[in-house]
Amino acid sequence: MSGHPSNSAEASDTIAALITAPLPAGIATIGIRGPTAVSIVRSCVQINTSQLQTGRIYYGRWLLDSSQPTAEQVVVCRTGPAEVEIHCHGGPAISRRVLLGLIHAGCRSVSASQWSTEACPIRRAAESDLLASTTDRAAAVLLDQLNGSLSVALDRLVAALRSNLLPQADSMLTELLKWADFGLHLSRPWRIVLAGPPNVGKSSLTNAILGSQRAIVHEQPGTTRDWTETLTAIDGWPVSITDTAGIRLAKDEIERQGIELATAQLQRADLVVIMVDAQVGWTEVHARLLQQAPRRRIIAWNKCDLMEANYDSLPSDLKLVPSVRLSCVNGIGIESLIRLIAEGLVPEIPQPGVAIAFRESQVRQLRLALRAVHDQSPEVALSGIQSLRCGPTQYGDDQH
Ligand SMILES: Nc1nc2c(ncn2[C@@H]2O[C@H](COP(=O)(O)OP(=O)(O)OP(=O)(O)O)[C@@H](O)[C@H]2O)c(=O)[nH]1
Ligand SMILES: [Mg+2]
Repeated sequence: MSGHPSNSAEASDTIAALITAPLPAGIATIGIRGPTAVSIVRSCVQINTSQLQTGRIYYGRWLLDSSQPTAEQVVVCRTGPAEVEIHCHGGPAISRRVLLGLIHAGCRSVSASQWSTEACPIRRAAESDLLASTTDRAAAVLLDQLNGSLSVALDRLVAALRSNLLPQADSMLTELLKWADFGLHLSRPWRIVLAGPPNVGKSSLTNAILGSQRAIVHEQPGTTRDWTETLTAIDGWPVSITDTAGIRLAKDEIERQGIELATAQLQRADLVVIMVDAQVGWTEVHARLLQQAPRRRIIAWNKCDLMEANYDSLPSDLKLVPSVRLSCVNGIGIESLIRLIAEGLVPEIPQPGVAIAFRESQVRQLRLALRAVHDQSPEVALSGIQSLRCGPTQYGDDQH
């Protein structure tokens, strides 16, 4: 491209960022802001008008590069005196070309969160997590935080700490931390791992939950060598389902590596479904698996179409672990299992408007503050909580 206002001192003050959800998507929006935003866009997009008016929408042709006869159709909107949006097709290749073209023309590339002019750290984080959120239900909770639920709760907490009302501060922090695990999984899916000996039906269950033939199913034990992870939703919450290699004494090196990977997956899981073949019952392998499994576990007795589950083979201390009878062949028990998974991950659903910390940094500060309150150090708790906040809201406690 020629005639771009690149390398000028002003140009590096002009930033460009992809400001829509991760690609691919239907449409990608690239924002350009800064002193040379309008002239850069004018140099990159052919538009049949002499000036870009604020608030107007223009159709244009993005000149990918001078050697290319084809040009991408784009929509250009000037959203402010020094701000323009370019809307193009949401394929990764085309939006990358547009961004690279803008950088070549003198823009500095920034991330979506650096693009945000939002000064409040909670609102900025909620905006960015909303972009990444994959389910309506998770998005609704994040939207509540964007609209102030967490900020208001922190304002009240600050007021309590300033007034040295430590029992109140303690119960407010305890209530906030009750939702920490839930909040951290609004934009990061819960990880569900299906584990068990070979041939129990892990891949069959993966496919039954996903409703598609994602994993290879075969009567030959040791079919799954690697692991597969698939993103889906259960009860409206984002989850990933990981199918693993069957755990046993490996017959070859590849299988041994598969078993190692399966064991590593267990350690990263939020919930493990330990699968038992109803024809075989509970074995030593299951006991070993259980030792590595996280706190949330479900025992699934599969192939109940062939034989009734023999609960007697289960050690007595495991009789209270949630369990379910399944048949991946005729679908029996799949709905019950999905319900158990949902209850295991989200035993209580917050009411609309409840304050939820949704970032590691927020949860960390809340935990530190609770410890400080227990140590009778409200000023330590206060400084940690202040670092999370947006500044004064309607409670106006900054005046205190
Ligand atoms: N009758 C019956 N057969 C099943 C059921 N679930 C799975 N199978 C069969 O059991 C065999 C093994 O199923 P997979 O889903 O491949 O088992 P897996 O646990 O993934 O096996 P590996 O990958 O080898 O560890 C296949 O022939 C399936 O059709 C079930 O509920 N009932
Ligand atoms: Mg398998």
